[in-house]
Amino acid sequence: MIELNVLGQSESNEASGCASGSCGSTGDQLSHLPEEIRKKVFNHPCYSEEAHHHFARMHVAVAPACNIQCHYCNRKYDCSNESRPGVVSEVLDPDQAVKKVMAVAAEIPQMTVLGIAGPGDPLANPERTFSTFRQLSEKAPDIKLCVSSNGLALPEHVEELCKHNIDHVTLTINCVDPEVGARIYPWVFWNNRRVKGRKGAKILIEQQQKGLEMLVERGVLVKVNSVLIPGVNDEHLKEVSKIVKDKGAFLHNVMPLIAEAEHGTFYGIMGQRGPTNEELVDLQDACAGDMNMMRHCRQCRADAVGLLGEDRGDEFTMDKIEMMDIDYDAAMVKRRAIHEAIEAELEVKHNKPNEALVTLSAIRKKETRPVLMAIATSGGGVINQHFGHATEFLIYEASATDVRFVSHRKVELYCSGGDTCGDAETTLEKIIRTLSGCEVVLCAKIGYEPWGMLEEAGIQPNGEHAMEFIEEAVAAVYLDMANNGQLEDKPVAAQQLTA
Ligand code: CLF
Ligand code: SF4
Repeated sequence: MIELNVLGQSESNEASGCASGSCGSTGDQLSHLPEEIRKKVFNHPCYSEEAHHHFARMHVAVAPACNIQCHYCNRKYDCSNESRPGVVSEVLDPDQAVKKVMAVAAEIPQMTVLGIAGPGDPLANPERTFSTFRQLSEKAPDIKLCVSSNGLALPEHVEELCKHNIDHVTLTINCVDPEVGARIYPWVFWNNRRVKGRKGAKILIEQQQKGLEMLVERGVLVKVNSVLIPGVNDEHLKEVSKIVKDKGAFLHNVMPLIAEAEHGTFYGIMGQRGPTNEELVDLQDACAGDMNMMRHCRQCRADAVGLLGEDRGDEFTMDKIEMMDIDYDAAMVKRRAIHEAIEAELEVKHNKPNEALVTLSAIRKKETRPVLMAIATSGGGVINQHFGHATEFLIYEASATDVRFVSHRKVELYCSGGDTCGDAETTLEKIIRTLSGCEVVLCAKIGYEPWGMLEEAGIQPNGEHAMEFIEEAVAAVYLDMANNGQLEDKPVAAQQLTA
């Protein structure tokens, strides 16, 4: 019999090497991995779901040029293969980038990973990208180096990537069929000329697959990103997932297309829609049979700084960095101490009995329906955020046998400080719409007004589990619902998943 663990993946899936954190248990999500891989991912916030509660990443925007055109990209903005479209990053030269990384390492000791993800394609800017990596591998060897690419120039740079100990490479693969590719990529720049349509897509696909094989052969952990474009590659992504898994990719991250007319992209102007939350989760679930899925991606910007989901980039503009007076030796000692403290805390958690599963085992009737719960957290894996301070909610699904992380949903800030909450009513209505499908909101605190409106909408606010571990609190609330007979009814009719 296949047993489900607390994050909802089967043990057989675990055995296949999942580290996404969408599998694994609250015990130790990575315990099934070989020690050498575990060391590579345990503090990488993208490669381990658990790590993203504790460790931060940063990007430096050193790579402005690109060698292909994607229909979801407007060159004015960052590379949408790894970023939300519609944001523009300050482009840095490699020396500025190194200075910035050192400053962030000192100020945010939880930062463990430096990624280069744009604003164009890092491997279409090899001198700038590798100069940054070269300097950092000397000056800050405790920082993991990470890169994201469309893959066109990947095969020619694999050796150089390995030389710099870059153990994490993200490759955006939206298709393995040139017919599908021709609907996504109008052209690629290859051998000094533009190659259009199907021919161009075929070259890109061949380069991506070759690059993937070369990286896997050399033991590099490859994460594949795919942009889900309804009606273009939605069904096709299941095949993509299977092929990249067979070739040894470590993780698959299916991201939603974001196409707004104001971004000026081809898809935006043509009215190509993005997927609904439900379509995204369904496809991730369908691919999960074949592949380890990442579900906690935040589509960060090319100069993002901080925990996934938070953006502290404004604190680290070059003018502010020039003014900082940092004692780097003291900062490095503090970094080590903080990393050790987080690791010790996780060790304790992993060695404890799995409290969430213990709680769920008290549910006598096992055919209860699953329930979605929205969590306000600012990190640490605990419920520690005021409802009014949340800019996103983590969505967990509880059932009689497991608790699993499903996705996150971004919201506008409800309470922007001061005595009043301004036009909070409209903002609150939008938040409630974003949380549709959820039956409970768990937060550290919540005001009377949002409490009442959430209840009216059929979403039960709950502040009783402040500072508790998320999975344990979700399991406890689910048990209460079971004991109160709330799981025999259908969910509130109004709560349909929406985009
Ligand atoms: Fe950056 Fe990407 Fe490395 Fe992470 S992001 S280069 S693997 S360090 Fe992470 Fe951000 Fe999603 Fe990217 S959440 S967009 S997957
Ligand atoms: Fe834009 Fe990135 Fe595509 Fe290049 S690879 S066209 S920067 S989305």
